Amino acid sequence: MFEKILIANRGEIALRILRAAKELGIATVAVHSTADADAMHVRLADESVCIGPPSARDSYLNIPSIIAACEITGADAVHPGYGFLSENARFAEVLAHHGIGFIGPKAEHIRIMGDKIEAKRTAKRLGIPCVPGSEGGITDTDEAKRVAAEIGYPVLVKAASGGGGRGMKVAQSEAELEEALNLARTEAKAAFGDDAVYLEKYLTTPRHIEVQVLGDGQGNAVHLAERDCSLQRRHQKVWEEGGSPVIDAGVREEIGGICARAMQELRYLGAGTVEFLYEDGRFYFIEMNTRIQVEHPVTEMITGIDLVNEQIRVAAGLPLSVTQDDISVSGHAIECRINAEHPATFRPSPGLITYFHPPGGLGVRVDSAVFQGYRIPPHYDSLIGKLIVHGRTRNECLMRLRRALDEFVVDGVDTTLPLFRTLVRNAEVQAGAYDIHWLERFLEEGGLDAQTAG
Ligand code: MV4
Repeated sequence: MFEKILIANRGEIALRILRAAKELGIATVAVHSTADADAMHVRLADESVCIGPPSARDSYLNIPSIIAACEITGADAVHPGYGFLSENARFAEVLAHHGIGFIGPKAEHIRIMGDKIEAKRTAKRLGIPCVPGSEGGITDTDEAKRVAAEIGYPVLVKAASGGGGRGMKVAQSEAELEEALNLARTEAKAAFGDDAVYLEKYLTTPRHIEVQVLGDGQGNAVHLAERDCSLQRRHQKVWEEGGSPVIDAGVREEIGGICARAMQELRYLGAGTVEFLYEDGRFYFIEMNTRIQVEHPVTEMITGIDLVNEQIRVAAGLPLSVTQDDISVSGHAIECRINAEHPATFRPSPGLITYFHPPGGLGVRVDSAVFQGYRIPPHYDSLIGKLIVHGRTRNECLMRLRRALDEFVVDGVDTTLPLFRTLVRNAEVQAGAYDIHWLERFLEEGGLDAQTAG
């Protein structure tokens, strides 16, 4: 087992990793930019190293600085968290070159899943159902027209190096296809330096359902049920549930089994999330994330399994602490991402938190690194905490979430708390009757204004 872990991240996930390390008796090293010198994870870590100025490019993304911090402190492994370098295959390789462990998947698998064309090809080979579309990349318009005619319009042009919705263009008919291809290629080249694109049947009203997996890198892998992440705005998840309101135990075991067997075949190492669109009772693979995700506590609350603990174990060469038979879903959990943003415009609202009271009580978890007197810096994402609530049933979970949201006080900055206080009272959300477009439509129709005005 590792003796000292360097946490190459910040905010709530840095604190989350620090907690898992401490529970394993592992020493912790926090790295931070000059803007995060007084951050909670720095205060609680055994050691800390300043790795640069506020900009992420010069600090949290600065591989030489992070390697130097490992050499200075003698850290024998790095946990990258999510975002930043968490899905950077070269970072994993550079660490290995320095004899430092990477608490994440094999570089080879990070690379495969980072190329969305290769990811789909691999998923298909492993027996995971995929969205109908082109076999590989699309090189010319005639080929695109032939594939589109085969799968039927509307179609979606996607960037191979994209993900998270970047570089996607819909074509409703053949007349729109050439322009969609050219626009997607241009945007992909500008955003990712790679203009490779592929084609898929455009699913118009899907849900976004993702399956959590864990593998030990030696052919053992398990699934830990699914999370429904359909409530999103501009590809930013705001509300995630486990399990999905529309998935029953049988369907859960079926899609979970497909993913677990695929990870066994791949000899996947670490935590991963297999992303699907779900429409008319069918799952369609779109991407795989090779990192711990923001919404991982939803899975922890319904299975009781510490996912970061498992990540550290298997990265150190130990087996998973569970087999598939040990895993069962108990109750229901919902996570709300609390951002320091205006609840209607989502404009970032950094600044001093003058009063902070997180809710508590049975089944209520707040993963946050902020505190009263903390100044939210403007340099990074606006997440100030995740409220995760568990109940024996979804209705109990909703009632508890409503109470916890009403108890939560954050003064000094705008937050998205009012949005969640509205959503938890909304009949369609309470019925679980929403798809990936529901939230944006609700906001465009003034759903929030009406409630907050009321
Ligand atoms: C799609 C799709 C419809 N049809 N693919 C968006 C981000 C990336 N994860 C893939 N995304 C989508 N891919 C096909 N064939 C719709 C989306 C999509 C979406 C997916 C999940 C959650 C929110 C979304 C918002 C807009 C579009």
